[in-house]
Amino acid sequence: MKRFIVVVASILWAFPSVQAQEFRLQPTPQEYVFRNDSVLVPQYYQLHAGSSVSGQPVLLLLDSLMSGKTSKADFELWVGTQADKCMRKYAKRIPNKADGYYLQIEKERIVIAGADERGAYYGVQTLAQLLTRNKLPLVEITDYPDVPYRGVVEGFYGTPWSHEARMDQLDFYGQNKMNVYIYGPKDDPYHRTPSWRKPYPIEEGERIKQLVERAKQNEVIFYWAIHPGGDIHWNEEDRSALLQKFESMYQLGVRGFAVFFDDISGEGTKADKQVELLNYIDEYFVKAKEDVAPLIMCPTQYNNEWVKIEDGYITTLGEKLNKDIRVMWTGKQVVTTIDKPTLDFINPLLKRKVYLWWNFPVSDYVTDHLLLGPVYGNGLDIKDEVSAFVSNPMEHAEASKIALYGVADYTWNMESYDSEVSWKYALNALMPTYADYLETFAAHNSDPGPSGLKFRRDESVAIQSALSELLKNYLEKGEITSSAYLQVDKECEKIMRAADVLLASGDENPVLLKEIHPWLLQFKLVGQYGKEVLNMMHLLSQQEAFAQSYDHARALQILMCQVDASYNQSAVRPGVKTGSKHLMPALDALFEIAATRYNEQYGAKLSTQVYSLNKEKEK
Ligand code: LOG
Repeated sequence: MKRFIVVVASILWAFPSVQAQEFRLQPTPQEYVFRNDSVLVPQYYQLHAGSSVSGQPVLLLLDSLMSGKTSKADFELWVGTQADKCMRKYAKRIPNKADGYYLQIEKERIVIAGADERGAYYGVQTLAQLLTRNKLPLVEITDYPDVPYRGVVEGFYGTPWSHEARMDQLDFYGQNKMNVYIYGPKDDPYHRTPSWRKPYPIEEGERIKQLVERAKQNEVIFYWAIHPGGDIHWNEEDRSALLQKFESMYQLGVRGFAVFFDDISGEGTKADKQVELLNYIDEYFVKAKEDVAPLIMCPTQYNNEWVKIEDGYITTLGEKLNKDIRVMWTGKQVVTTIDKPTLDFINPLLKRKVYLWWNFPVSDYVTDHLLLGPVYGNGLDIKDEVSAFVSNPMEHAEASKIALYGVADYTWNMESYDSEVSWKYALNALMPTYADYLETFAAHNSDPGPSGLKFRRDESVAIQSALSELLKNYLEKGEITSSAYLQVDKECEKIMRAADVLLASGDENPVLLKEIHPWLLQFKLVGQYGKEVLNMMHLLSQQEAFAQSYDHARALQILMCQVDASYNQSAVRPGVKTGSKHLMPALDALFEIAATRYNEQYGAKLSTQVYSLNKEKEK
């Protein structure tokens, strides 16, 4: 018995944070039946591929997943689309929806039948997830997305994503069944004023070519957006400059185009001029080319709150823009969750279903915060009201995947979407070994804080009530509520541990680690600070011990200010904030009360105010 315990303990020791997370397909399929049986991953198999998928990404992916393809084997793998003769047998089971697929795994056979090529590709992506298990479960899956176009608009201000990050993102989109990436980083000079008219330098053009190729491999439509409204002249010269720029992008392989008119003033904002230009592009470029995806535009009035019916801007777009042109919309406000009434208001005005531009987890307006929380708050009843749903991320590409995972799940299958569950699997996907620690970090780094955009998120949910109970009783009655005290104490220890483990996590996800590094340093200090503030509360009766605790808490305040003043300095809102919604305000308040009590009790003159760099400077 003893030996058994040792064995178990050593296993736990070797994998301290392995979560007993159940297997789950991502995004959640529409219909699936897992039979209580499985088959070994075949060593050899015979491939029967329909002609509609020959040379397509679906077969490349399949090849990369399953070795052992041979001309004669007992195990058969059938793959194709409903256009193929060999898939006729499954015609009734293939969902009649774009991007849909039917996947069947039996003892001697796997069938992947797509409604179209991308559908077949998604069938193989699902198979890829099943192949991560020791044995292949016998399953039957009928699957398709709720929202036809799902993905990302790289549309934020600040440092654009690196080429490597974009290449990696495109793989992530393929894996998560997202089919759109719109390139539109505000601070790429060739996207916006001043250089939207100029072609990319050769090297940058080469990189775009590579992105287009990688997007294709992942069945992602690569859109390239231009933002000319800041200084456009409504004349033929600028129109042909724009078309020439699009032509140069077409030569690089781009087959999706967008024109953004957001965040501008003056000449560029005129609806009739925008319409005239867009309809021209639509007719003489997009449609003339025949192999280009529908044109997308982002209007100047791009959310309900900014619509001024009386100025005719929106109704002009609605009535005069060619019907095929997609119009982007951020919702009720710039940054907000999306509900049906918002769409019921705008769709009839634009006379089309909006192409949703969701401003989450973008953090360009609060660059000192990370937005790592769950994707929640969007209506589960809006799938028929949007033509697409794309998310605007943070300039931290890897960290954005937490939210993008949720967006992929939500837009694929709204009815089954569970934000908490999806979030936990996202954390696990990013850091399989240290998911628990990442969860602790993400749970306290999710709210953007106060801003002009007034968008708030839940934060520190599990510890919130303990914090307020502790604070209330300490403030009003001078009492320490022991259960709340213990809970906060435990959480501070968890924070310190998570920060250290993540800071030392090395190979687990080095890209993520680099992005969140300053916040991890700050996070550790927050945990230490919390512990010391709790000590102060307990040590009021021991004058000397209290003074030492106080000195340390004060030192930690100074160190936190130093991190805030040293890292992430080039940002719009420089600094590093963590746990800023509930945790830090509560700890600061407890510090102030404890110091005040101490002064009263011992006639001392300790500063009761939390240290702040600005105040020091003002002195
Ligand atoms: C910009 C966007 C920015 C976002 C959040 C749109 C359509 N445009 O207020 O580039 O990332 O808000 O700050 C925007 O949302 N303007």
